[in-house]
Amino acid sequence: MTDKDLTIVDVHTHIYPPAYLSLLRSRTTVPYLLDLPDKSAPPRLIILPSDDDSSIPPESRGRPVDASYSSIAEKLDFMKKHEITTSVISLANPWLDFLSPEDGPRWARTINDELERICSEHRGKLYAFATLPLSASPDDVVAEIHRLPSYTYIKGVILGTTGLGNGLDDPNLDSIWAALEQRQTLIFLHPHYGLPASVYGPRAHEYGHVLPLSLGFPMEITIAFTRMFLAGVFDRHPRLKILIAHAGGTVPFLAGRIDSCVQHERHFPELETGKRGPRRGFGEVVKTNVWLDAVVYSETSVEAAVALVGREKVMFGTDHPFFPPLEEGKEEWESVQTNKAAIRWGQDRLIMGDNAMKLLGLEAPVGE
Ligand code: 5CU
Repeated sequence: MTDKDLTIVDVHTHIYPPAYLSLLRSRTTVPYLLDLPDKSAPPRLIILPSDDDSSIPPESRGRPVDASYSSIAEKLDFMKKHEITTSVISLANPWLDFLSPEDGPRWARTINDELERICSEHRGKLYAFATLPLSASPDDVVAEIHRLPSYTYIKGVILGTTGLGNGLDDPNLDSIWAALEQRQTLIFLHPHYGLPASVYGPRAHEYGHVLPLSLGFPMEITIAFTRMFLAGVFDRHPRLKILIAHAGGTVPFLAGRIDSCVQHERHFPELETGKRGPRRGFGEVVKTNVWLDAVVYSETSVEAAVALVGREKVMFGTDHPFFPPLEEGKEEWESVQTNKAAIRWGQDRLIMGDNAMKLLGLEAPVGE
């Protein structure tokens, strides 16, 4: 079987629409876009606090943001090269987290309108996850969630780990969880903030982005999801649906330990204050409320994800345009090849596309 016989759906693929890049260009604090004196070189995206270091030469600071970050033509070209049938695009981190409460709602509408417009021009090839104005009030966020069904191509929302600023166990998020549950809107939980820089040690700058991306990102989402669980979010909202990026970070490996720690914590008499943690077990929540992407570059990790949630709840992704080819002009992206190889050489029909088609209710591309 070749990829041509498969429906391949990419549920983890990003875009920075040009209007968003202009917003970043207008800023001088992280996140911002740094134009280089050499106008032929792509600007640099200063995305992590550690990138904002004037001792690093500007051309090495952050990451280059070439056309692949904003061009739909490049997205479609990438899809064609990798035989991806359909992509569910989402605004990349840090979304709208840095905006004022007044600006957030307007920008969310602008971005979501733009995503809908783009997808409507490529019917069945492109769908999107919307962005929420999380720097605004819970009422504004809820209003945007209730507006989303007016779109045709928006199939969920992408969400970072900070929530309204205090993490995903914040009780102030309850009306937002309720709206997402009521609308049966899928949450795509995605990292951005990593771990505090101190955990990487004094030599961190020698290792570039390796520690924040390979360890910080997965731990960030593991902790964010576990905090949701411990706060009883899935007890109060048992029909919430959440897709966790990067195969749930370390959730597949740590699920048993998390459950065991909750059981033991309940056992301590001094904690018998009436607040005895979540009613549902971690394993049960994971099996019923959670889907995982397969952006982990390792067969062992994909199999751990499958063992935890089931083969029908794991979905292919690329993280495009991050992790581009290492050699200039290379057609196929190694990161995508590695990812496909981890999913039984890209031949697992469910994980490669059928699961996403079913979960998101996608239709096949028009005119193909
Ligand atoms: O490499 C990175 O910095 C990233 C990022 O910021 N966001 C993402 O989705 N993937 C990789």
